[in-house]
Amino acid sequence: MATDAPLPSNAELAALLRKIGGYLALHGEEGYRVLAYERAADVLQDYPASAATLALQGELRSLPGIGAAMEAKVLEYLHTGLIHLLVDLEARYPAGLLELLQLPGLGTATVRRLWETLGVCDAAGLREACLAGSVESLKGMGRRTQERILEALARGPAAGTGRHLLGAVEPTALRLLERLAGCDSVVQATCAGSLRRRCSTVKDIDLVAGSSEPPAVLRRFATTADLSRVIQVGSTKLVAETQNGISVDLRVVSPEAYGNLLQHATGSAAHNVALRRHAQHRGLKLSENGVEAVGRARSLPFAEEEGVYRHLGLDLIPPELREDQGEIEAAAEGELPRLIEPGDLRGDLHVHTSWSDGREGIREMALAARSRGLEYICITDHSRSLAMARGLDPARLEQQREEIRDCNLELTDITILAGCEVDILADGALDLPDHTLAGLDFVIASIHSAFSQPLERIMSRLRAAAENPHVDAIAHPSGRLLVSCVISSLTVGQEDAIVGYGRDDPCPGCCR
Ligand code: DGT
Ligand code: CA
Repeated sequence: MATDAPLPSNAELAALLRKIGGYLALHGEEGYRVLAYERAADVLQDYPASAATLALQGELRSLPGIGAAMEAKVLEYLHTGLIHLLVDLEARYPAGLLELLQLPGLGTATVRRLWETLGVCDAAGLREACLAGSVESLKGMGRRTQERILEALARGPAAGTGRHLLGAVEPTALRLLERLAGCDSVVQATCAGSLRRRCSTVKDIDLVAGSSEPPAVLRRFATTADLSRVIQVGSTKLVAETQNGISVDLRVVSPEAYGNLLQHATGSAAHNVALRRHAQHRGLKLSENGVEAVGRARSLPFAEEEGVYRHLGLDLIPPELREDQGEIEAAAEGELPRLIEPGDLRGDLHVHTSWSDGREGIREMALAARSRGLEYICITDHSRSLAMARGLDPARLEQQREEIRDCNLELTDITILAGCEVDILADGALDLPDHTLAGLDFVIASIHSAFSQPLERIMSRLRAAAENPHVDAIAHPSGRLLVSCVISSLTVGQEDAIVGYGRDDPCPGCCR
């Protein structure tokens, strides 16, 4: 790579590792190796500063999930502009196959088979093959599968939802917020939008600040190294992109109108529309600049968000409730519910560890839980049929219980329970025998495969699991995918299933 070329962004590095993982999956590589690339890509993507700089400082391995092999790939790219393994894989497999892997639920085995038997190597080719009826003629595929593939093609790639998990974006957002709060003359600053409403997924990072000198703040913020490019800087607004490819929207106003801006930018749009309607009924006009009595020229600004709600005759509505689902009526009646706070949580009964597809060991998870004030956790790793996640069979589960016993003896102030997340198999049976489940403290049952079965079949699987006397809870009953990636379809083993984001189970409003 030329010495004066800008360093690649985290998103670019992550995309390279993801590509390698995708090709390796097509190549039939062991699941855990594929997963290692996907994890490393996630870690680089989510790292809030420049991962390339960290790598050049020889510190990349300080990040979780980045070992010598991943570090070597990143350094190879930084020094030479290419990664040999990727070049070899690209020479072997058409790039369009990765595009096919991103279609909701189209697994590696199916993609590979379509390529080898029908010569299908991209979305256009797959569509043609479906329309010609070639896919349904393949053994084990059938007309319904072909129809589902066409539906998936019409919906487009699962990864193209353009949204990010809240937890993945938050560290970056908090770091940017720190930079913003550190700019001279900034008196208030916070995250707004879906991030502040704590939606499961967010499209971008919305930031707002109060300052007597908005243009100076924007100019200063534009120089922060955590931004990979600044798209637009005006007198009150900046649009940029972070190192990990997330859009940033910053708005700065005078401190007197900060409450109005924060209220507006927190949204949701539906809440804002309903709030404006509520204001109109009271003869008031609400905007992002203030509240004015209809017919009056001057609007009344509020420095605090609470002032806006109080002026409209409402209790302050917690951001998490601002989705136009009855919260305005409840606030008018003084009947807003008390929300569950982190301090209300006493334990966590769904915990994965490095025994299956988690990143940390039992002890580390227990220590982390204790440091957050939890009294107990239950270790619930996957069961054996989830080979991709290195699921546990009865013998490994027994070994794990020994380690749990040892950790319980060593650690005080936290109790570690022994459990399992047992798979509900395609025929409704559980993946572990009853006598194994009977010996556990807490059993979660969940579906990770055969999502394309008819609704009634899936319901009867769930019902059978719920009726098993050893099952204490059903996890992710809707099976929706918040954000999808190549690996999500692999992890859940949907080799022949077409599972669509929001197909049978529309996301709640926050995910749109
Ligand atoms: P996102 O970005 O899709 O995860 O969700 P939000 O809610 O962060 O949406 P975004 O970033 O497009 O806009 C930030 C806020 O700006 C939004 O929550 C409320 C306000 N806003 C955006 N569009 C409208 C609109 O059409 N009407 C009103 N009243 N407010 C809007
Ligand atoms: Ca947003």
